[in-house]
Amino acid sequence: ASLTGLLPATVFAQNKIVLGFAQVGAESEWRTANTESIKSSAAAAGIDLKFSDAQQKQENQIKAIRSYIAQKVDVIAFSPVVESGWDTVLLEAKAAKIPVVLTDRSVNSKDTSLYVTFMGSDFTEEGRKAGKWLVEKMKDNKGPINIVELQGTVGSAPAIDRKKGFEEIIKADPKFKITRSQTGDFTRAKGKEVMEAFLKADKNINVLYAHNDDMAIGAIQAIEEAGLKPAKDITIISIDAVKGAFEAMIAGKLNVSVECSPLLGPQLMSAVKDIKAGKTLPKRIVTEEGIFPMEVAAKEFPSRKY
Ligand code: GYE
Repeated sequence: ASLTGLLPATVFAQNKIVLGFAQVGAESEWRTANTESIKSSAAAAGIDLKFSDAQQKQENQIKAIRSYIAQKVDVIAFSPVVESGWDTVLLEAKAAKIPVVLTDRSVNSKDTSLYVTFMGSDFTEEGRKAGKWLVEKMKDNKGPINIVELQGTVGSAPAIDRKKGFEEIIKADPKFKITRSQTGDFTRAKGKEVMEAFLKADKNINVLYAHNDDMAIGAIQAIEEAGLKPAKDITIISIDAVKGAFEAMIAGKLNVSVECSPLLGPQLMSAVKDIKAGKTLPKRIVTEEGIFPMEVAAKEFPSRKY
């Protein structure tokens, strides 16, 4: 027998890199795809993954990170629910010499030595893409164009930045006006509920800008129940480009979705291995992404991976 065949399995188990991952929750189709990407790529990379779901609550995420510190994992990765309030727990990880990787969402800590790298999308750019699409679509419309906005989770990086990027573009033309803006917490149920309230209060809605597809899909239901035609009576723009959005576009109910890729798992696992090998990583790793108007949805659908 070979020498390795004679060694007890635990010898190898001890050599496995242990990664503690504190996930946001399971609020959207995007998040489900992100979780699946992290779990499957950890398995493929031979990394021992400890996974927790914070149900969109920062306090749960902080608890999970503290338990990973107590367990002395090799690397901690997490997608912060909100941007602020992380310094204390990140200093605890630093004191324990456990490197931290931010995935998907960032923190607004001044001290960037608290994490090794941040990998994920440029949310401000996604907001700009949404705004540019609208400006082009409405170029022959004299206005006024009344826009209602469904924001993501309050205080989260994607909600803050997608709002900022979109406003930056539309403010160039005063015919665009955001008339109502409220959080739908990135969920279908909340997206529907808030859109219902918007429709009850307001007969003058021309455009819906939703910070993710799930809220747009919930809002589409509300629009139909109010006797209106989504994507016709109200132009609908959202972000993520998940399968559900493609189905809505193919059905003619959603005008456009800006891509935000959740498939961060493979990138994360290679970063974890690089950190353990002592390599230096760039402070920021940006995900490349596009935009899909409904006209191309049917053609693109078969090649979509999430
Ligand atoms: O757009 C949304 C999810 O942080 C980019 O979180 C992510 C966002 C995504 O709930 O659907």
